[in-house]
Amino acid sequence: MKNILVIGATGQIGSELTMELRKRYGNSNVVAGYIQGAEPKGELKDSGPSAIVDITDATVIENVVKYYKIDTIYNLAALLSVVAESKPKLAWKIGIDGLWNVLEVARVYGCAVFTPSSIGSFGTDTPHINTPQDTIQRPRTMYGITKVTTELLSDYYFNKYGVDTRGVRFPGIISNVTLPGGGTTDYAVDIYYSAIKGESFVCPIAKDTFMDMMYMPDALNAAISLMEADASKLIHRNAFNITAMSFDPDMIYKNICKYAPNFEMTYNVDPLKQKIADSWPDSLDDTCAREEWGWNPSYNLDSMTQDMLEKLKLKLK
Ligand code: AKB
Repeated sequence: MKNILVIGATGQIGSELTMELRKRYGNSNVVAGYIQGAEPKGELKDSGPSAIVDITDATVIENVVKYYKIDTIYNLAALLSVVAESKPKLAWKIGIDGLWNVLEVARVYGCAVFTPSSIGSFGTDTPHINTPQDTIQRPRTMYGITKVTTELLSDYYFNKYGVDTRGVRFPGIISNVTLPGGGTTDYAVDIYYSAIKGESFVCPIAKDTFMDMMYMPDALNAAISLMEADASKLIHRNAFNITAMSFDPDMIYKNICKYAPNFEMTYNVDPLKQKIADSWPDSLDDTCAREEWGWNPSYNLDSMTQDMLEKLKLKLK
């Protein structure tokens, strides 16, 4: 990886991934690709190059790749699970037509491509406990359908054209820099903001609903380590199960209460979010990622909670 383009650089993962890549590969070698209306700000804007990259426009992607001599693309453009249900056509246009544009440019210019899949690529028929790497994937959400297609199309470009495509199935990502928007797992970020603001939290997901989760530093390491991994060791490519923890709302609430004893939570279950969450695994088996490229997360629920509360206290004071 010498010259890197991050598409979706101002989103939840993109904003932190761009900064981490700049730290590791040099500020001028990482281009922050954004869409109009979501311009980079502050350190993200000032620390390196940025360019408008609308993933639905192949020519724009090609021009940026040519201009900056890009050899690696992190493709993070997507609508999250809940919002994709209200805009299914747009979710497909960004997730799949956009991916096609990226893969075509990558084929012509010899770029490696990271495109994340998600726990959303599984469905009700998937075994929910310790979900295997290779198993049934029949999601009924548009988000899930685009993620399964992402995995297949990425594999297709690797097998047919030799494009170095790689991906992980991200669980819910918890972070304190940029808020997620429109996901089923967003509650696990919002709860920390409520705790720090001294507000009572109204949880949209029911007790006993377990989902895989991960703290942002581990998610960044996963994306970068996979792209740096020795290709000859990769049996799977698109996409690896990865997880760091699995919890339900009651567990995260009780964990936060260890550090904020007066924190209160009530439930007001959102039927759409609950339906999606019920169709996703309770816990993933990430053995293949561990064996093929050394995946090993650093944070568990307790260490994540301590760090989130500390960082948000500073940010919101
Ligand atoms: C969502 O909730 O939609 C995402 C995901 C798990 O892919 N955070």
